[in-house]
Amino acid sequence: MPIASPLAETTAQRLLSDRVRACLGPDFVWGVATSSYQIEGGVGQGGRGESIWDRFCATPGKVRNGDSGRIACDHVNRWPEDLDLIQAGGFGAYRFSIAWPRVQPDGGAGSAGWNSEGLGFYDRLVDGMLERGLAPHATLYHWDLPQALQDVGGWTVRETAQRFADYAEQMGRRLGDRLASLSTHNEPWCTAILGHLTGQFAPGWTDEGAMAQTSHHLLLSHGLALQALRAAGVSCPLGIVLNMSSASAASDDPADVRLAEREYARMVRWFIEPLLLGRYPPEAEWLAPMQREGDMALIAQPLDFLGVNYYTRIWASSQGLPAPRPHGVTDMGWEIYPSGLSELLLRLHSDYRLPPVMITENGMANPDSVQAGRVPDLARIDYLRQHLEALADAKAAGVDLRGYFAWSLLDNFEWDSGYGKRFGLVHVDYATQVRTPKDSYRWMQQNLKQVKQEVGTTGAS
Ligand code: GCO
Repeated sequence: MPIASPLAETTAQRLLSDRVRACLGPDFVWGVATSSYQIEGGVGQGGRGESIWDRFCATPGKVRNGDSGRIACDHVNRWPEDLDLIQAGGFGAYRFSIAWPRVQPDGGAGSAGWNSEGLGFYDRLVDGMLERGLAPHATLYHWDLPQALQDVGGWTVRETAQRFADYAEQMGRRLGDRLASLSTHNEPWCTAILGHLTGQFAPGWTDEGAMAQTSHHLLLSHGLALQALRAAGVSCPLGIVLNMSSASAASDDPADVRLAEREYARMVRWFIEPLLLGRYPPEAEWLAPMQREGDMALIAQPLDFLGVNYYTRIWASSQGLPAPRPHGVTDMGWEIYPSGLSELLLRLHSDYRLPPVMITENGMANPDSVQAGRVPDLARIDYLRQHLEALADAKAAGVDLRGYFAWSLLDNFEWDSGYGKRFGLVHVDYATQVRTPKDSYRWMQQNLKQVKQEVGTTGAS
């Protein structure tokens, strides 16, 4: 699809610096990311079972404006056009997620079995990527648990971890030889904390014990899935995606420093240390989950890569002082703090022996609108540029960084914020489903064109 690039060269729109392009290098993976519930639609169609997000959205007061993923971006029907957009943008990779209830409507809780229509959808989607030269990076769980599993306790019960491993194995057997990577979970922190402690996300629980048990069962399910996938001979790189932030203490007052460390332990260490060190960090000062002997060894399966999602930093003030926010805030109210990305990566690099790292999400919500056929989202261009600079800093300092996926390809269903927040490189008019590439998309397109030309002239492949 020919997409013109009418970007005027203003200061805000200047391309990535030579240093950044050179540092991220010829083999670097450039992609965009989405997730099933946020874009697919097709709810209740094609044999798809109910998910916990369908139920949560139907519960009054849970999601802004009563929005839901019922139609979303109608990606189940418009996926060829969406893949064309990724290809025309010059990206080489696409990170997407599989809706568990679309392929196994009851999650294995009953006798529904596998849904051939749903499996066929992902077959075609993956083939569609390969036909366009896009590397498929799949995630198995981006929060849409089959409701039938929730009805028997969801992630608070151990059995769900085994159900997840069965689902993982099935998808690995089916798609594994065509995938560039397979991640088990996306942001288990969100499922555990937002889903079971604050109640902001499905299934909407507010119970610390349920939160602790959920985080343990998510990690356990990851370990069981990796074992099952490897036993089945699935050979693509296997990993997990964690949301992470750097933590800044408001001052060097010990109370602020301690708070920053506790918040960092709760968000980052609580998930990465079981995976890499086989233990929970006591500094999180959280309820310890019930576990069985051998669980931690199961969780700490070797990772072929780690996916990191970065949006903002943790600000810790024991006095409740606000962060200074020199780079401003996004439409989510999240502080823009690019150097937090390099701080985070360098801390991880010095604290652990990391597997190769991909930035699997990074981006911002902006109140975008179409103006005479264009979407001038200059704030997003700045955001992307500054974060890519921070990424190059981390890579130059020795972090084994392999790729970057912008969140998101499309404006989409932003969970409890409904359709009110726009994260896309491509604008979506939800009434007509018309897609309009934003200036940030064209900016990425120009950068990637330049990267490719440079690769061509140096002879690198
Ligand atoms: C995530 C997210 C996305 C959100 C994005 C913006 O993995 O956090 O999965 O689903 O839309 O983070 O909040």
